[in-house]
Amino acid sequence: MNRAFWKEAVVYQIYPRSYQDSNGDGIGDLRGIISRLDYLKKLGVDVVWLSPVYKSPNDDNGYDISDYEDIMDEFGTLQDWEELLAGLHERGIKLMMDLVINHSSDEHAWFVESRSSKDNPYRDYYIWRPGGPDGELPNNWSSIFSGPAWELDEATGEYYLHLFSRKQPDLNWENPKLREALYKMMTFWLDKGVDGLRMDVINMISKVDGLPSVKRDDLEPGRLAGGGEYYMNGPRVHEYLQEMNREVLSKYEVMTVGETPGASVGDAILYTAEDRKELQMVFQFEHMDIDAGPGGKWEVTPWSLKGLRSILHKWQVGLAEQGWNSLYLNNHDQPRMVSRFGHDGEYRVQSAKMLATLLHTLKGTPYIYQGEEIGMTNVKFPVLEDYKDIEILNMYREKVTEGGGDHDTILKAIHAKGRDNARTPMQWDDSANAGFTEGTPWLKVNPNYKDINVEQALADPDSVFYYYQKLIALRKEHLIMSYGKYELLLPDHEYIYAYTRALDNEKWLVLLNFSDARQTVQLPDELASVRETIISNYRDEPAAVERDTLRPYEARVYRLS
Ligand code: TEU
Ligand code: CA
Repeated sequence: MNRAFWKEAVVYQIYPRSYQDSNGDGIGDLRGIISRLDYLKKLGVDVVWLSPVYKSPNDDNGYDISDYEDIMDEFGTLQDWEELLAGLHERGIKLMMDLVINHSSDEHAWFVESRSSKDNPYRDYYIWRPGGPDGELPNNWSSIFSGPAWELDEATGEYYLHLFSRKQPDLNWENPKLREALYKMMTFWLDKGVDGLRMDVINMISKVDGLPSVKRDDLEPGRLAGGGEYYMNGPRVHEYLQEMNREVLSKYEVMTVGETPGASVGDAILYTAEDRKELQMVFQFEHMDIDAGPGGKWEVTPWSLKGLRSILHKWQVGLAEQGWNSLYLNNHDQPRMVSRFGHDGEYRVQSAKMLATLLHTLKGTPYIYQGEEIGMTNVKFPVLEDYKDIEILNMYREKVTEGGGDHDTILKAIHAKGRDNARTPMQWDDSANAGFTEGTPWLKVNPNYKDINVEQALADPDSVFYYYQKLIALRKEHLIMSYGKYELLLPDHEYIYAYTRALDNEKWLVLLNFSDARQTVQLPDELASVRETIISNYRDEPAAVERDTLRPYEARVYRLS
């Protein structure tokens, strides 16, 4: 057992734009976060991951950075940020910053220079290619935010690559000068006392030489295709991360997590095995793709516990000896977990607690997304105009406005999968705009804030909040939660996820009912003796004889020995 802070920590993600507004402009800001630090302390989290707060024209809410060493005007100043860091540290909480270095904003000084002429010293900070003789694009890759991944720049007549929006040009990691500039910037923040880095799409920084077009028999000429196989987990990504580790990370005590869509267990081992000196853990996406169809995330497809469990199980087993798991069911890019994997009606509270039990009793580091700790749900805005996310708006334009698709079908898909589900303002109380702002919120508040809010949760001893508080506190008392060996039980049960954790002479049993009906479990005899209940999400303990029946969304954790 190789103990480390980051294996025992619980992380809480803040999406600053939606957390707390302090000055009535409808946009969350740093002073707003500062005013909520005691709330975070009460919850008990160890680390706050702050989504990007750097200068940005906000084409993608801060994931398009125009100055890496300054703070976005709407969020405050560098001085506010220093105060936030000090306030967190005073409370024993560490700060993890978001590092977006696959791309910058097109308004970053480097790109302004880069686009100005072909022989500008910054030209090679980005990825430029000429078009074909008949005005064809340099290749057939599509952007993750719809349309081609290439934009023609009039000044030099060449195209630049943007895997995300056209205001997010990809940086050219092949250029050692660019890498050096990024390492310098990372050092700037680490010297200020930043404790952790979450690295945005870090597995996309190395593209296959020659940027080949996707070749598929069914692809007519001129049609776009994903291209992920040419830029995810690319040829030099491990070399770059090892260099970054040598040049920067190894010089500090810093917690790291890489966001890696499309990474397999094998890839994750390469990123996170301790002797490779790259990252500590990654966010894998297989369980997030579980309800996508062959046509992608907007083709909403039913998921089953069997499918979800087999993915999570594979990752538990795959990273048991080498590497480390991150544990998450939602974040600022995903729908709310209680709406997606639980029940956001009658069993909202029970299912939020059941899912929390899963996240905190699997082996790995749990990440809580703001509002998850009070069981916030998805939102169903009735009209497209209520949505603000560039991914949603570009997709709608491509599929409906230009593609002639059906409005109702797409709106339904947005209700199920849209990123704005996670981005509606934090629900603090039942006053106007949920206590988020005294102005007009940049994105509408979820209308259920009168029932679901922090004030209500803090007043109710049975709330989701206190359940999270207890899970986090338990982790501080029981090393088995961080380090215990995971073993799956009942591998074929349709509705129950059951497993044990074991460390030294101690063994825990976790039983989770993923359905809205009673379910019966038959456990092996040697697991029938229960020493004590560690935590459960129904108030009354079932009588001993009833132990093999789980109520809707019931979660129980027992100590067996
Ligand atoms: O996301 C990367 C990513 O590929 C997806 O999660 C994507 O956002 C989308 O949801 C796929 O449907 C990261 C950030 O987390 C996201 O907020 C940014 O928009 C994106 O990178 C670009 O920086
Ligand atoms: Ca504000």
